[in-house]
Amino acid sequence: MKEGAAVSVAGTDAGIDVDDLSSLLMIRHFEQTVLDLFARGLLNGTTHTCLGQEYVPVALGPLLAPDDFVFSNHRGHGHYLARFDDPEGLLAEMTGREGAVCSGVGGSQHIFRGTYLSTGVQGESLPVAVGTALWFQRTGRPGIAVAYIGDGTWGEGAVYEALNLAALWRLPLLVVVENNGIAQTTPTARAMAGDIAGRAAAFGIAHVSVTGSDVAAIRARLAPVVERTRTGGGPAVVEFATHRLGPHSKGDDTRSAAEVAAEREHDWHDAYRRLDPDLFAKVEDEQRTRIAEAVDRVLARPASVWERS
Ligand SMILES: Cc1ncc(C[n+]2csc(CCOP(=O)(O)OP(=O)(O)O)c2C)c(N)n1
Repeated sequence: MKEGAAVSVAGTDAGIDVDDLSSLLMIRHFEQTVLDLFARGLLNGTTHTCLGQEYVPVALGPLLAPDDFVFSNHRGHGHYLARFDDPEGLLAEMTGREGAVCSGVGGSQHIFRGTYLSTGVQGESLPVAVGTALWFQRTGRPGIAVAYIGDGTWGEGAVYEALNLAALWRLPLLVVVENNGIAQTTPTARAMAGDIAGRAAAFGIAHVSVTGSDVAAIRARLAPVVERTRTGGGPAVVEFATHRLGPHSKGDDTRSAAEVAAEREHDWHDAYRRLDPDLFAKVEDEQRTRIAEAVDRVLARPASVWERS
């Protein structure tokens, strides 16, 4: 996997995996729709899209078991959709309509569903993930805790307290870092001394670096890493060099047009399209239609009601 070469293999001799491509395009169209809905005043609260980063949770998806616990962050739509394939529930959540995953009180950033929890508070998820990993270890239940965090979140002290205990107790914790080179408006290079690999090394935690966006190749590379954590090998940090194509949240992109264009050079979307334009167009059309129909259905519903028990 070479940075910039993006997609070179995408599957095996059988060609592109249609399920993977469908997930990628479903999330892409979901996120584009979210920005449109926000502009039309139809969303509750704020929202952060994962445009450009969709391939990260899609690559990890089949490596995770239903009982594994996933902790997500403010940029979590892709994490949720790759795990549950439920754009309608998430849309209902974000628009406060019937059928919402959390009755519409969680919105874009705060979702709880079974073995999935997201938070908009940077760094908050790591100590909770460590507690969950400790629970897996103590009870002997099979499972790992997976926490997605951005590069900017490595400025939070709670991350280090969590890593310390995870390493000391050899917990089944996988930290997935989506290093998109920027935290809101601050380039990583202006906020981080050293690097993430060095910080993992300080705790004796395995660090794996992933570049490129070839889902099949990434999955093959990470399968043994996840397995090692699952079978008592201790925590691991998997760092993706990824690219944020959209604004931080809605319209707040302080990067120049040239900087954003440079990020777009790495877009999996173009790379996958070049591999098989006909198949790509067909799947893209299906997913565009799927999301548009979901929006129509959700917006036609009454407001969701939160009943406290
Ligand atoms: C404790 C805390 N401090 C500040 C914020 C405001 N905030 C939201 S997202 C963000 C930047 C996060 O950057 P990074 O971790 O790199 O993730 P990215 O947005 O790039 O995906 C900040 C500072 C917050 N949500 N929580």
